[in-house]
Amino acid sequence: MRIIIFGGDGFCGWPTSLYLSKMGHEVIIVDNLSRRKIDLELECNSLTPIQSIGKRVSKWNELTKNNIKFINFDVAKNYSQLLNLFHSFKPDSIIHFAEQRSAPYSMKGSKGKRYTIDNNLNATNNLLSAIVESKQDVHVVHLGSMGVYGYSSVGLKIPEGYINVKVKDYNNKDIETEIPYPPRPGSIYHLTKTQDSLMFAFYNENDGIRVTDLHQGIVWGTQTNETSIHDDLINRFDYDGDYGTVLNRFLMQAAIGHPLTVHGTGGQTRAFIHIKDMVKCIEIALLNPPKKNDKVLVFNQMTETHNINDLANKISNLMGVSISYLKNPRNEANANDLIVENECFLNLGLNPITLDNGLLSEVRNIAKKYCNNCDESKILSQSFWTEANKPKKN
Ligand code: NAD
Ligand code: USQ
Repeated sequence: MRIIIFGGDGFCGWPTSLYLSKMGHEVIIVDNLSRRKIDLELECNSLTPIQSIGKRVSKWNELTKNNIKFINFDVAKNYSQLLNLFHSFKPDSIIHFAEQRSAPYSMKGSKGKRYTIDNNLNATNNLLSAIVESKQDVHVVHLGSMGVYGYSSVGLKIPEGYINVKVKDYNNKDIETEIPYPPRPGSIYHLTKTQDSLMFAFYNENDGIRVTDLHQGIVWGTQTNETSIHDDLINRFDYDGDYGTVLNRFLMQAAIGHPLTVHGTGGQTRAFIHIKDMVKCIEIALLNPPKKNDKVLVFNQMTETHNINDLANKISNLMGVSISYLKNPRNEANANDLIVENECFLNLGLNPITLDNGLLSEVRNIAKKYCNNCDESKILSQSFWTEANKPKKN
């Protein structure tokens, strides 16, 4: 398959690019390196020592004799370059990772809000618009978020994108119909993912674009079989208050003996997936595209759910580190249940890696190994959803 991976220098995009290249696909990475520029802005770095994109790609090509190509441009801005690439490369599929993905960064203030909306919505619209203009039949695989469903307890098993509802028609007769599950974003970042879904539905109906939208949970872990082949291929690991996600943050905090930073009561329940399963799911999605005229296919890309407090206790017991209950910087429910349908991937052959199997090796091989690179001043989250979420000054 000929595949363009937009955002292929990022945490999810890099291991996906290597895996698909290893599987014999022809891969082009497009990335504007905005994530690396945000590191400079936040004065923070990946815990793991990632190499420049040039060095990474040439090491992979040298070791495997494969030929990943890298092109640097902004998908949200450089439309003509994007269109030319569709014309010249004629991809069978594209994978769309190229968005600003941190909820805290999107809520830091007007700059983060405006950048996240501009970047994410224009990136998605440009990709879809360029496919239409190029007159090609390209399967779009997009990385969405479980957060589009919202995190309140609704007493339902969260379905894969669509829900059957019964309503009264104008003659007061019951009608049953299927609708997209109601969106309920909890941050500007998550809002962009709900807007992406609407764009996919529109271009699917209007232009027949084939789309698979992967509603992904929080990715944990760092390395895959491919990124482990050589130190120059190592994947990024974010631990800071903006980009670090909860489980990877806890693992790093445990490695340096920092109290685990639970927001609020820790009663929040979230969905998780290991990075190796993330890569596998994307391959499954590529190999099982929607047919012409099918509606947008939605898969819940997650393998287990955990309550934040239970996670903290698990890691605390494993590593002997204490837990610190902080005033929650986010405006979110103190506690929620979360039961999620993920039959689509399981039926297509996914065999999940569970937390209990992978946790210790992750602490040993990544968090402990690179903990000297940690800047402790970057650990606490400094992004507050509202004034009321800010800590009180003494
Ligand atoms: P990341 O920030 O590490 O990677 C995103 C990449 O896209 C970066 O390399 C960045 O430079 C690039 N990019 C952003 N805007 C671009 C633009 N306009 N033009 C070209 N390149 C651009 O993020 P990630 O963790 O790899 O996440 C990838 C996708 O997966 C995101 O869309 C995210 O919403 C989704 N996702 C991630 C997680 C997670 O836990 N990391 C969970 C669920 C969903
Ligand atoms: N949390 C803590 N302590 C911390 C960090 C986070 O208690 O030190 C809590 C948060 O308050 C939140 C939960 O853990 O309740 C998850 O936070 P997170 O930062 O791990 O994840 P989130 O902001 O939801 O975003 C991440 C990715 C995003 C992706 C999303 C999937 O950054 O790109 O879309 O996970 S999901 O959460 O399923 O929507």
